[in-house]
Amino acid sequence: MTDEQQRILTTAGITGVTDVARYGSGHINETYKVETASGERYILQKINTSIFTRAELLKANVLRVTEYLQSRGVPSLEVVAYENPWRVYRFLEGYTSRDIVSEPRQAYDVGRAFAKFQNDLAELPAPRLGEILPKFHDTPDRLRQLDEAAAQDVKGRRASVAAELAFVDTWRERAGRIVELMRTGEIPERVTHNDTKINNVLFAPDTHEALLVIDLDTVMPGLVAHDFGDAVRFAANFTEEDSEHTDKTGLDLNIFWAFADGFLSKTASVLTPKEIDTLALSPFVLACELATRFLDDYIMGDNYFACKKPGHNLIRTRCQVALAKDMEQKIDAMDALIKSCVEKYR
Ligand code: ADP
Ligand code: GN1
Ligand code: MG
Repeated sequence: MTDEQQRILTTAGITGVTDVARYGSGHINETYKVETASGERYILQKINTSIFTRAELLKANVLRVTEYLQSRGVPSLEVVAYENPWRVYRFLEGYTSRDIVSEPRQAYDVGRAFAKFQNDLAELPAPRLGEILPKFHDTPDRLRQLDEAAAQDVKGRRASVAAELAFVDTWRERAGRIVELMRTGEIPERVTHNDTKINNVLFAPDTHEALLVIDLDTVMPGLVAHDFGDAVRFAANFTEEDSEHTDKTGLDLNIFWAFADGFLSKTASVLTPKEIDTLALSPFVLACELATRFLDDYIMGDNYFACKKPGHNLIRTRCQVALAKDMEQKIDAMDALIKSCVEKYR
């Protein structure tokens, strides 16, 4: 245990620490599991303040959201101590987290959990939540940043990614469509999670139900389509997000259908027709967005996403490109499944 860790744990009133070990598979913050002699366990996190530069705003958002959810009886993270850049949560005992969805029932549960999370926060009293990471899902802006990175080419990697850059060029117009609808006021801003990977949901052990949404760092004003699309991008891929077997990468329509069913079971009567129309395009847009972000990071020298091996960001990029290509062929099929779910729940 480092001195810094010791300090925050003391502030939290935690004594008898027997172990502090890295935990989870997030790409941004440092997460540790803390064991104590009394058996009480905690999650200790060091926030990556070079990414979360508005750390005090982040703290205010997390405290507001967790307190609000608790006041409504919604199970959520319990903050034990929070002193930037460190924070401590009580360990949510008995829950498990997953990096892959192996059966449709889990996908349904995850869809329902993320949709319920949006509903639970829909009435959050003013003021508007702070924008922790401005333009986080502004896909055209992500592209602009990639263009800049490619123009600077600080690591001399541009020539080796010509194929990926060329692919990105082919979807510029479509990737910006959803954000454009918000700009023109055709779809509403809502409180959204913005990082809907399945490992940000905890499952109950006995029922295997996906119950509790965690990782609240990006909860801020956003679009429903971004939560829907990002979750599908991650959960309904035949492979993991960074698979090198891109011949196997692609959208599993059965998992997609189950996820959409769960998501719409909670939102079909809440969403506007225009919002529903954005859902089928959103997984494609999010796969493109992540391809752009991973490629940008690769060209700039891997400063943002934690990398476990050389070229990891390029591997991730190629996987997202393969996924986007497959999704492009399946947009109509996704739309038909979404419409059938909406019919069922309206
Ligand atoms: P990151 O921002 O790095 O993704 P998360 O907040 O998602 O960090 O935490 C990483 C992992 O730690 C989660 O996927 C989950 O498995 C586990 N985790 C986080 N908070 C808790 C908690 N309060 N109780 C139990 N497990 C947790
Ligand atoms: C990051 O922190 P984590 O691993 O839950 C990223 C997401 C990406 C994801 C890709 C704040 O999420 O936007 O979709 O990696 N979070 C941030 O795996 O940038
Ligand atoms: Mg996470």
